[in-house]
Amino acid sequence: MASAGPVPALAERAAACADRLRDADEVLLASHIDADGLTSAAIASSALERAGIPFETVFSKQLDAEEIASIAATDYETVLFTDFGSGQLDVIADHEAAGEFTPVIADHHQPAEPDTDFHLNPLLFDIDGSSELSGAGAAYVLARALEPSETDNRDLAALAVVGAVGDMQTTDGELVGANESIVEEGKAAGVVETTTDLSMYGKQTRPLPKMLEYASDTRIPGITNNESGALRFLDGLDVTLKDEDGEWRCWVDLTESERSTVSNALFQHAVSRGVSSDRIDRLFGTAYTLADEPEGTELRDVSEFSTLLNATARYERADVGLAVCLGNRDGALQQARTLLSNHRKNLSQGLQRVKREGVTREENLQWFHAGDEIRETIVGIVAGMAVGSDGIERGTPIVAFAEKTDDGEEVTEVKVSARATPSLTRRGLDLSVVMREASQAVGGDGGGHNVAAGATVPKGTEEEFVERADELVGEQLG
Ligand SMILES: [Mn+2]
Repeated sequence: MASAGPVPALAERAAACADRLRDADEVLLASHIDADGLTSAAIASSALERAGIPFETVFSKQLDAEEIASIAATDYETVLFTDFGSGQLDVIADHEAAGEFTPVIADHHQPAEPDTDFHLNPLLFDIDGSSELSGAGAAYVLARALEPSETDNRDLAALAVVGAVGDMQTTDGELVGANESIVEEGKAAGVVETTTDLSMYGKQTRPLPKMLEYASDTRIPGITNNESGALRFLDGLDVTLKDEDGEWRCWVDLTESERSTVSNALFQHAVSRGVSSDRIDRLFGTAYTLADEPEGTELRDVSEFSTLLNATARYERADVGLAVCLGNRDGALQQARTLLSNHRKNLSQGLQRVKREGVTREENLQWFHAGDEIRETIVGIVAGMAVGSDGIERGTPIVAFAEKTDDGEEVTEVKVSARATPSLTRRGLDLSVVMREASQAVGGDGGGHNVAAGATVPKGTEEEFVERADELVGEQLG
């Protein structure tokens, strides 16, 4: 009996895609490099392997016409794209029409015209691709169609949940819609567990005071970004803070009663400091854990897992991230941890540089140019972290430049990242429009979201770009 799979609306299309893959002699699996793309590839490659379909895997940061042409130049008749491909359907369809390869696509981004037959995308079926199904979720639906019996491939739901959380698909602290159906399958398969818990990052691996201090998503006055405040808060509670060896305990090490002591005290502390009730609500949410992963490791907690994967992706070590997803717990996990700790070091050095050198104030925005001293892949995060520290105002959008270096080649392009606060977007600021229009005005291109956006511009056009962006921000906020 055919099963409808985790997302019934997608079942028919998924079955057609699965049939196409079964008919293939060999498949080239191409996936995006980020937490969602890595988990997509891990799900798809596990499913292909189990179905006995030979395949090879490649990764790309950005799927452009050049990249697709190089894929078309290989001998593969069937190419499975995961977590990208929809936005490049026009280019892909041209190669398909030329008989170069048959595409199968599992993606959740906005599709370009025209459609192809083997295109699995929630947006085609009235399912939101930014909050209800990720690339990993689409790959999971495909994996289930490849093995539609009751139990097969449902263990892969664990990776789909990591992908969805890594893609920031949670709504009010939990996964909804098709994502939630995948969570349910993961629970039934015994690989995913959910609890209502403190929604702070680092429950498995961060020393308790650090977890509280660094939890900037749920800002609590006197604790967030306040080392001694966080310690003072904990000192006043009836909770053992260190283990027998004198090491700080993590959230996961606390007993249930200790956890509720801390939760209740946090709640009361937040209320007494006048934190609004919807911000207090955000202190708690659904925590997703992977039952098969050891407690106290970053793999146990899906958001820590996805952070680890993003660290491998940011430094172009998709091979390491994929190996971790596929269960390599020796070399690859150690390498991923090293990449993450180097990433954190790079962030803190970048932040020191911005604090030291300061920013330039224009009428409506503030900016800095990091040259080649901060990697273009992290300059946006650094800009976001710098906001609110000495001399860098929270109430003004920040724009950051960093040179795009390509292994010793001459720098011709500059990456621009912009960050704002939600209170600015509520006043009408939309950085995606600012980045797109200002970059196009100087011969570049860009886009993104209203609070965080980016662009690439030709080197040498930075001043003109700042001028144009400053005007646009003024118009939006004026
Ligand atoms: Mn994605």
